[in-house]
Amino acid sequence: MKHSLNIISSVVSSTLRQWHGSAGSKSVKQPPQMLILFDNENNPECRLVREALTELNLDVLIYPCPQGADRFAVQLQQYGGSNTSVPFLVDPNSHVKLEGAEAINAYLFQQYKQAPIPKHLDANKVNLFTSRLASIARLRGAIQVKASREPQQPLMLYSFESSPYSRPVRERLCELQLPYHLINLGKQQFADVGPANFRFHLGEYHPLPNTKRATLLAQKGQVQVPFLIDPNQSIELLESKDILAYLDKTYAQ
Ligand SMILES: N[C@@H](CCC(=O)N[C@@H](CS)C(=O)NCC(=O)O)C(=O)O
Repeated sequence: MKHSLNIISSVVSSTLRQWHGSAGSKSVKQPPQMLILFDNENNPECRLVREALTELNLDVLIYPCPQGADRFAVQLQQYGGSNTSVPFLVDPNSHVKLEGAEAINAYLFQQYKQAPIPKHLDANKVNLFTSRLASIARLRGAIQVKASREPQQPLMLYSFESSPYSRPVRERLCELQLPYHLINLGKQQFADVGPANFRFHLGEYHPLPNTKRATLLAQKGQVQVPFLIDPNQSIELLESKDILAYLDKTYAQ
């Protein structure tokens, strides 16, 4: 798919989910140990979980499980037993293990915000239907596995769930079964809104202090997603098209 078409269908996908998974909490604290999610990017239930993670501003280690995948099947079975399916969440902080968007989102909101699931993230019929439409808009079925080299260490991706430019990168990480730390950079104020080179805000960009966005700006001089760090190759990359080409060149077989 041409890159511009890829981004347009990604915009449609986010629109069908009414851009949920854009805003990030200002109050939720990151737990000491990162959560783990066994995930398939285009799966409607997995999308609802990733939307919740963005809105709670929680980072997560993703183990991608596309259809036909085997790289993380043993871990998934060890955690959840045979016939466990995605989405499957492991919280090493509380030793909780959960399967399915409804149980996972209820847990995440209770544990990290002491609040019930907001209506738009509940795994009810309406939300599962719009999430299924968002999957269909990507003009592909369930993500299928592609042969790849396994990296020694997980990659790191700065993203937020509804980001149209980040979605194709997450899809490729999923196809290639590349584990990655997903650093969620949801929007925390009006100045965060808009494409990186054209924020809907006048003047210099200042993220809220003491946030992941502020740390990223201080360390790298800009805040733009997708932003990929590959510690295996000591590579840092912006620009979705370049990241896709890099992942293919480095890991696809
Ligand atoms: N040309 C870039 C565009 C990236 C971009 O504009 N990303 C948006 C999110 S979809 C962004 O970083 N917005 C600023 C922000 O979130 O702070 C690419 O293809 O990766």
